Amino acid sequence: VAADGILYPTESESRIIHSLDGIWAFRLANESESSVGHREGWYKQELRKTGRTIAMPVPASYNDITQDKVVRDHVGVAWYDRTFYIPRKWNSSDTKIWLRFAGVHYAADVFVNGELVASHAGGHVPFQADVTSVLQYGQKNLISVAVNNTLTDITVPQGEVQQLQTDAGARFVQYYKFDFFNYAGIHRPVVLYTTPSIYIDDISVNTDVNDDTGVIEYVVRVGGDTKTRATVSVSLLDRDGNYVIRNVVGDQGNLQVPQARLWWPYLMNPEPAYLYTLEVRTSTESAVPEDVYRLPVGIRKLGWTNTSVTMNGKAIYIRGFGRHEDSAIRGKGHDYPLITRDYNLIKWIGANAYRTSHYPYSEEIMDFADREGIMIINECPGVDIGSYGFKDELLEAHKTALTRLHRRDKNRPSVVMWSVANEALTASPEAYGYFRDIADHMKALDISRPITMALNKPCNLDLAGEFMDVIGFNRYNAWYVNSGRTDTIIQNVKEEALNWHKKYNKPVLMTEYGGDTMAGLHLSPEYIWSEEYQVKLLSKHFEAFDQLRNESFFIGEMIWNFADFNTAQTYVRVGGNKKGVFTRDRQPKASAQLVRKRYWALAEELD
Ligand code: BDP
Repeated sequence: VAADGILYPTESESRIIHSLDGIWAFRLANESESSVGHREGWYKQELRKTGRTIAMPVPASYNDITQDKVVRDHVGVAWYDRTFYIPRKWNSSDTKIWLRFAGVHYAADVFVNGELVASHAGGHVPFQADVTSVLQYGQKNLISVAVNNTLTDITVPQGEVQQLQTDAGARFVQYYKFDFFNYAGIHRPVVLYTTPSIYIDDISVNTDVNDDTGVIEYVVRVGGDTKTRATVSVSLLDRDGNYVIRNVVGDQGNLQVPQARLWWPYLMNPEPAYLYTLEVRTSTESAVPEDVYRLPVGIRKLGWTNTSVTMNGKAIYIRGFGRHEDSAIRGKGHDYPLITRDYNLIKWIGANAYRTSHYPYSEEIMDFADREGIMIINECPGVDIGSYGFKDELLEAHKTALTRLHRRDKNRPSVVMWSVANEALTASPEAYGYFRDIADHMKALDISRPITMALNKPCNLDLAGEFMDVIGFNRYNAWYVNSGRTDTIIQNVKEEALNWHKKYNKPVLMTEYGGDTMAGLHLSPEYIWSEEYQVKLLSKHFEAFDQLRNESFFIGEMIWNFADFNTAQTYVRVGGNKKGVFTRDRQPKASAQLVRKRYWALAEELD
């Protein structure tokens, strides 16, 4: 019963939102028989009646909540449940009730009152189900969720589970090639929300700019009883809530906005990120009440050539980061204080962009980007693709991940590029056909934005770049390559950027560079892992970028990483990956001041 559209649940005069966030009961399935809960029907009654449960917050990753390694390192299925009530008056033939999960990693089976209502794979995108007929109105309801964190050769991202002989017998271990910790659980909000039985299922907008007229091309899809004809009308409001265009009838069309205020990502502009509101209404001749949905719309026009990406006709230069959804205790769980702090830091440091490395970020994080004028390179979870082969099922899962990401984020003005993968094995012969198909798929979904991927195989061996519009490359000069030798950076960065452009004749962007830095470690002359070393390493890259900026094809720089983050346990990581310019608790390292100086200087010059 999964619906087609996946609009963000916002309240309106026709929609009520009921949160199911809070403390749920939690229980691990045995590692040796992950399907035990399914077999024994744990979802048919409260979990606490089938075994011992512990308290688990939603949203959050479950891994770092307890003192128990078994919970942290669990492989396989974990169960959550809680009970809830809904008002009797929601029981009406004119009302539909939807259950929406904004993100559960990696796979989820959802049961309501013992009935399976949704099965979903893919850890970073929303899914929902129409639960109108499964709910008990005015009575207690039970929701149970089985979360499976197993990564295989056909999940996105890929991984592999192996058996390990331990002192306590055979145990499972999840291996993967990417470094960030494979946090799991109900990571993002869970809501019930109502719509009328004939409802706005999906809205797609595309914007354009002709001289000073903005164009909003829109398509509205109505769901529900198809025998009843619904009339769609749209209006446009400006930032202050005044109507600019009123009640245009039709489920698709073009709105012309004379003297449009454009969406700009500029720090120096007194009014960046201008957002209009598209107000969509349905009405029917029957008794079904109207549905109302309000979508923020930024009017902007993207373009690209073999040397540039433009917004509203002006070339953009990207200055930003790769990031992670990661913090202590919560893992990858959504947290408003954290994401608000992060945006304050992004503004403070003067960045204009980041990449959602290496998976789609929460909708609340994306909302900030739309409102604050931050450009997003929106990456799907295709990290280290090919590490466990290139099976056809993987290609299908990867395409599905792109389809779902696009379906969720297609209307966001902040999204200026799609990144289809990070550090895939693009020198393998299979990579050619694989990424040709991936690029075709993305282009079939969206021709309004350029596509990219973060490449790291040697330029001369790469087989995927030709299918991209923009070449992103990751390289760890003076870190993984020539550790300690910051005197090798300028030459190598310049040469590699030039080689990528020469090979593919596309705009080039450095998507990752950096070095691990232990906050508080001072060593002079600079030595790896010290704050002094990170400052030197970044500043040498800045010199290279300034020389490259004279070449027309070089379109941006992104530091790895915005903040320190947790990783799988390995001897190259000291309590996680420490390449952050900020610590994991979001305090600046010495490098943050340097980056701030540079990014603000670039803003003065270019914005
Ligand atoms: C790159 C990856 C990134 C890692 C980084 C590192 O793209 O996810 O965190 O290396 O090792 O290869 O710090």
